[in-house]
Amino acid sequence: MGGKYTPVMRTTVAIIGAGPAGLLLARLLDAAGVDSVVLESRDRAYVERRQRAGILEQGTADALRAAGAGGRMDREGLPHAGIELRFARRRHRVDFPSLTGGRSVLVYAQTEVCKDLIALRLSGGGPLLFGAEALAVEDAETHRPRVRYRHEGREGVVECAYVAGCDGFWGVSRRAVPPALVQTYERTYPFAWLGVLADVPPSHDELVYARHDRGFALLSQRTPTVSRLYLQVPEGTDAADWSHGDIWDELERRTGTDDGWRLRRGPITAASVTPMRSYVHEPMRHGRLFLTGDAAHIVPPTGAKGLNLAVGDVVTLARALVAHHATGDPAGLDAYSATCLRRVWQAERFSYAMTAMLHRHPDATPFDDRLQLAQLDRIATTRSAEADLAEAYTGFPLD
Ligand code: RFL
Ligand code: PHB
Repeated sequence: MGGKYTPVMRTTVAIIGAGPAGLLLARLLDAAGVDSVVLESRDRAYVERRQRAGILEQGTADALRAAGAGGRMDREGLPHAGIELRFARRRHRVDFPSLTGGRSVLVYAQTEVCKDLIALRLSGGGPLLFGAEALAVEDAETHRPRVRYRHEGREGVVECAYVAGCDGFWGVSRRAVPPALVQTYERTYPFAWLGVLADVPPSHDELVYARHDRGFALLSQRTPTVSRLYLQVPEGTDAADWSHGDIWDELERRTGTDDGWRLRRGPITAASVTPMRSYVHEPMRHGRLFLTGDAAHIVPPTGAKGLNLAVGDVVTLARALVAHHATGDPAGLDAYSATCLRRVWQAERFSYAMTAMLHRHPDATPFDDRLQLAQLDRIATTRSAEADLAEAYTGFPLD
């Protein structure tokens, strides 16, 4: 939208946040002919560059294709049929298709998903306002909720029939739910991830999840020439505390094997630290306010589930909103929170288990170390344990 707009906008769905959740919801509503307004506090360049997820489950990729946002993803995304677990200088490959009846995942960065969805919205969809910060959701328990926001120094209001809180963990939507009606479940971890981007081809063709006595490491990738790498570091670490040489040395130590495999080094172009958290806000609905994605739940990134959960939420929500708007049938909206929470808790369970299996807790004893190795050994030697991981990693069905 250009510089001119009235301080009061009217729409059917006010969407707060233009991360993957808000953008995909906007796209699904555009496709169904339901109008919406998207408010995003950051500018477009920031949203398109924010480094985050890299793995799309098959159901997520299918949802993006069905939304008409799969063209570049299918040309540039890298299909991955497995991951490698490393521990005790050994490697074990988990082959997804043979363990799951044919499922696999796609490496396609969240930045690219967002760019594709932003381009679609701006070429013929409804309004998407960057630099528009939602200040509060009001009257969520009525049929006419409102979102107060600030854009270009002026305050405005969006009057609507429904509000989608897609504003991530630090957003304002959750605050509109009276505390007495909310139950939250949370776990923080005494470690974080130092994540780097490097201009070097990936050292392995699939993702490598490594457990080491010095901590976890992950070798991921963005493109055939760009690697994405992570190291477990103590909570509160500043990325600037790590020299690039030290990062490569530590990655090499934690991912090293005895079979001659080599880590490729190259220039590091970005480094940042991500705290680790598990969090669920129940319920995910209050009146006509619907929370989606990170606004309602957080998983530690070890299971690669955050973006996929956000997509699952908005696919469920879009279907329910479209049905309610068209026919007045409330069944989908009434079931929204419970439907999503079942999937969310499966992802919480899996992400927690992967985190516990692969990270070194600062208080870990030799007994804990042995338990982790026994768990990894069980996956490497027992098909049912391996299949359990493969099924969860490649994703549970959307409904
Ligand atoms: P987002 O992406 O945080 O988007 C929320 C948007 O809302 C905006 N916003 C507001 N706008 C208007 N008014 C306000 N008051 C606002 N407050 C906030 C924000 O600017 C933002 O644009 O939430 P969404 O859409 O729910 O998407 C969730 C995902 O971003 C997140 O779950 C994933 O990135 C998590 N994640 C991963 N997920 C995966 O599925 N696979 C992965 O491999 C994966 N790896 C990761 C990850 C997250 C990471 N970090 C940095 C947390 C790796 C990392 C390192
Ligand atoms: C990533 O590529 O950023 C990525 C991949 C897998 C994870 C987490 C992050 O589990």
